[in-house]
Amino acid sequence: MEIKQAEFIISAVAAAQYPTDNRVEIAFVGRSNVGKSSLINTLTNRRKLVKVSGTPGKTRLVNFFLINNEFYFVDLPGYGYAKVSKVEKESWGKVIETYLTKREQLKKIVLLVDCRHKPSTDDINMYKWIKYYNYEAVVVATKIDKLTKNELQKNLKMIRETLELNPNDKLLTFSSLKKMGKEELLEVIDETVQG
Ligand SMILES: Nc1nc2c(ncn2[C@@H]2O[C@H](COP(=O)(O)OP(=O)(O)O)[C@@H](O)[C@H]2O)c(=O)[nH]1
Ligand SMILES: [Mg+2]
Repeated sequence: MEIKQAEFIISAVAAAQYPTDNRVEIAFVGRSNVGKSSLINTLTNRRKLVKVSGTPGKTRLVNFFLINNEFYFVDLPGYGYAKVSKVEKESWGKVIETYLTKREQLKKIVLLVDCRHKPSTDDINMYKWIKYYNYEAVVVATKIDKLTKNELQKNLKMIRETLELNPNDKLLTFSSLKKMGKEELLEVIDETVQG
């Protein structure tokens, strides 16, 4: 598939602001700085649809983007930024939980992990959360331009083991810098949208 159109719809602070037109939603989640904004920009061929930042933000908003006038990308707030307070972490949890509760149009959650690092406790908990709520997950290892092929193979195995993925669970790879992995991820998205 090709993404020809991407339009920012709303940064929602409350569930009442979520779109109500029942289009399929695909959500993106991961720790701050994992490359989530860059990945969404790369997929949509837009340089600045989502703000890319060197310093992790503290935003607690759920951002909706209408894609090809057909389905939504949902950019969930990043987690695991060391400098946030306990109160902010709790508020992050509430935001995510509010969105994940009975969101029937949510058909897939893309969990991003940095290919260089062992998934954190937050990553593991996020994956468990996705499974607990019975959503389908696809894990994407980001920033693969930073590793050699051998290092990447080793780390993909480590990521699978740490997250306890099933052998048939998809683990994709991606580089926004080198535009790698785009086709494979778009294919998964297309399958999801087509149902
Ligand atoms: N080398 C490399 N750097 C990346 C890649 N994707 C993102 N980055 C950098 O990682 C930092 C965080 O990226 P961003 O997309 O804002 O991450 P987010 O916090 O998860 O939304 C920025 O400095 C990006 O330039 C990638 O594929 N390769
Ligand atoms: Mg971001």
